[in-house]
Amino acid sequence: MVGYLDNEEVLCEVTENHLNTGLRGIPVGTCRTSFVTPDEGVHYCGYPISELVEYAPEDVIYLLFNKELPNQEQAAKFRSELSNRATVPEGVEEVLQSLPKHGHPMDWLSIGIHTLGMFETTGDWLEDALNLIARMPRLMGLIFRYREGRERDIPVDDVTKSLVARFVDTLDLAGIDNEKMTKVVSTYMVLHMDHGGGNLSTFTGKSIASGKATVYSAIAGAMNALSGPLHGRANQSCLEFVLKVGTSDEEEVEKFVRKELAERRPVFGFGHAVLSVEDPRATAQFELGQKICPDDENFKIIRALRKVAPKVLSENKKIRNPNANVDIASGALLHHVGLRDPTYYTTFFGWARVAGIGAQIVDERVVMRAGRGVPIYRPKYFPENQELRHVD
Ligand code: CMX
Repeated sequence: MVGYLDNEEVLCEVTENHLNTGLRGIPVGTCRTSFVTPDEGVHYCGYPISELVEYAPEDVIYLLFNKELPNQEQAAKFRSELSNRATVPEGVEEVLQSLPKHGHPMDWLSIGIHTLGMFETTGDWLEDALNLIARMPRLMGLIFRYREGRERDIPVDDVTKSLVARFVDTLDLAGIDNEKMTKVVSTYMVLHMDHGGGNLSTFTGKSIASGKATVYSAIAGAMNALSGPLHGRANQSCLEFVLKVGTSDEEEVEKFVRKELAERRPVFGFGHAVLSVEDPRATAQFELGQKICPDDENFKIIRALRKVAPKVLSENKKIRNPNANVDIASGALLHHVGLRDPTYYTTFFGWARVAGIGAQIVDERVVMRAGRGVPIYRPKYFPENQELRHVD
């Protein structure tokens, strides 16, 4: 890690081959909240994610901002601080009311975050990041309610409850096991909060903040980055893929996987850019699913995929990691607890990431370089095939 390098050590020789490759692998900074290793996946502030799965989202948010887990007293104080920040300004609902219902939920989320910022921005990085985190559950619930035309009789936001309970209450779906939904969404939140510094949405959020735009503008921009099919929207595609498999018969599943590969389509939910084993975030969700919905049809399909796909994918030596990634199970679990429409799934990813991106923005703005912060982002571009010209 960079902390152990002396100032002169060369981290990476940048050659012409690196140009126009999306900064892939080019060192640009340090990250105080998380890192990813090939064998244990993401770690938050040094803890492997597998050790944090059972923690409440509030405690993990505390960890990302304070770099240590809270004791009981700190945990209680932090929860009450979040409650004090939680009230969503009234005018936000009028804006949501005016949005096109067919718009993608990620666009609603980005606009919702911008709107929160327009109603109140303090200009203090930490204050704004924590205010946004505290207001996200209500915003998320309101997005579902207004987009689905269920804007009447929305329950009052009981800000004394946990973050996820406030979302579940606002959503107020009929015939739902609220406790199960709270457990699944809480686990999802903890698993998705942060993933190093260089993923597209985090990097985008930090770049926007480096120009001293507000936390709200930076995180709304990060959500726009997350919405792309090559980034956060993969978890929407993953449940759509599972629904397309349609059977948990292992022979049929194997035929399906082979056909997808033959037709050059990705086998969603498998593979990873860094990990060389099954993503512990997938393992944790499989364990949760085994407890709460072992007989759910989609869960049975992903269990069959988990058995069959790595075997088939590993026949292709180009694929470095044929094992399950985080996206394999999250959709099946959300679907099981009543969140049936996959177009919303990336919004949960975004909601969770507000914590990690928010903490990284605070680190870059007020902690790094002895409190001076990281300067405005300015990577270098070269002119391509252009000669100097003058207008006659
Ligand atoms: N299905 C089909 N092909 C796959 C594959 C999969 N699950 N995983 C890897 N490959 C292919 C790659 O597309 C690449 O092909 P090309 O050489 O033709 O470009 C080749 O195998 C080598 O890939 P790799 O080095 O093993 O992995 P990459 O870093 O290039 O890609 C990832 C990683 C996640 C994009 C890829 O595994 C993939 O597309 N998976 C399916 C989609 C998916 O589940 N996305 C969610 C990712 C969640 C996460 O990142 O945590």
